[in-house]
Amino acid sequence: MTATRIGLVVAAWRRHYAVRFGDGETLSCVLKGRSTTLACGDRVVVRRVAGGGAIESVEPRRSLVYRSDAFREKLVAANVDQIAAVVAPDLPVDLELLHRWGIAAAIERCRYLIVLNKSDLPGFDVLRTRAAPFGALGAVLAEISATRDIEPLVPEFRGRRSVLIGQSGMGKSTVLNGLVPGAQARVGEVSTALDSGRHTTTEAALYELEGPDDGWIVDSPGMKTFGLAHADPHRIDEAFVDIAPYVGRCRFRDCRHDREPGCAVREAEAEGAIASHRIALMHTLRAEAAARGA
Ligand SMILES: Nc1nc2c(ncn2[C@@H]2O[C@H](COP(=O)(O)OP(=O)(O)OP(=O)(O)O)[C@@H](O)[C@H]2O)c(=O)[nH]1
Ligand SMILES: [Mg+2]
Ligand SMILES: [Zn+2]
Repeated sequence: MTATRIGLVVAAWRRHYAVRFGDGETLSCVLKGRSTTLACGDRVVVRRVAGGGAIESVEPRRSLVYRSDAFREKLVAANVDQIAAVVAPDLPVDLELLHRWGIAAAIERCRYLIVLNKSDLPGFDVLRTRAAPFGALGAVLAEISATRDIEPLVPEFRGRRSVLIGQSGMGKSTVLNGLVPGAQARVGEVSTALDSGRHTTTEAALYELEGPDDGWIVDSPGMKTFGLAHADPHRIDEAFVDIAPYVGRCRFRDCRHDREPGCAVREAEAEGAIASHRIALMHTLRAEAAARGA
């Protein structure tokens, strides 16, 4: 009987995975059985077989970042302790996505870093102003020009297990290439005539940081939506750190914070202590989760 080894999933394509081991070897592996899917960052038990490896089991996950709607789900990265969203001034930034990633970070007990990239471009002041409210919601904000000077980001990633997430063209792969010399992730030109709207990064991949404290970064393909339909409704409620302090103070214990009399959440909204769009997002996420459960 051949021995098994534990390795780290560094790339995933359908049922095939690249798994890297502590000694630096990378093996092409297949997962048996249809019940599970894996993501970059998963730790797996591998048995060597002819031509590669067979994944026998998955270690318990510390966290799992994934997107889902009523119909399908897609794993983005496993075992991360930081979600790093990247935004830039030269493309339309969808603020609701930034809010959704913040909720995912809170649910998965991850640090939430928002990288404000392309500080060399005009319009950066507007981006900074729009991003400022996320600081009050617990996010860490970092301003950077990834093409000019990556140094300010180094301490934000050192020793952490991060996933870079964002809309296409914001500069995730550029940030990655700056932080991991030799990564050589493909970087795209934003909407060149023939290639408009294409995503440059098509599959997630994991890159290990140099240094003693085993950090790594997963670069992910750009996304336009981020559903949280899989999330437990109670975890969603808790994840709204601005709303949660008021939730227990409503007149009715089962208050849905909609139009009920004596709703402390709606009172806080009227006083300007909670932004209306945050309450709306909470209701949207609950409805999305319920639609999937139904
Ligand atoms: N001016 C400027 N351009 C940048 C900066 N960072 C990245 N870019 C450019 O932005 C474009 C998109 O960068 P990518 O790193 O491919 O973006 P991405 O987020 O990985 O995109 P997808 O893989 O499609 O999700 C490239 O042309 C980069 O050179 C920056 O700090 N300043
Ligand atoms: Mg990319
Ligand atoms: Zn209420």
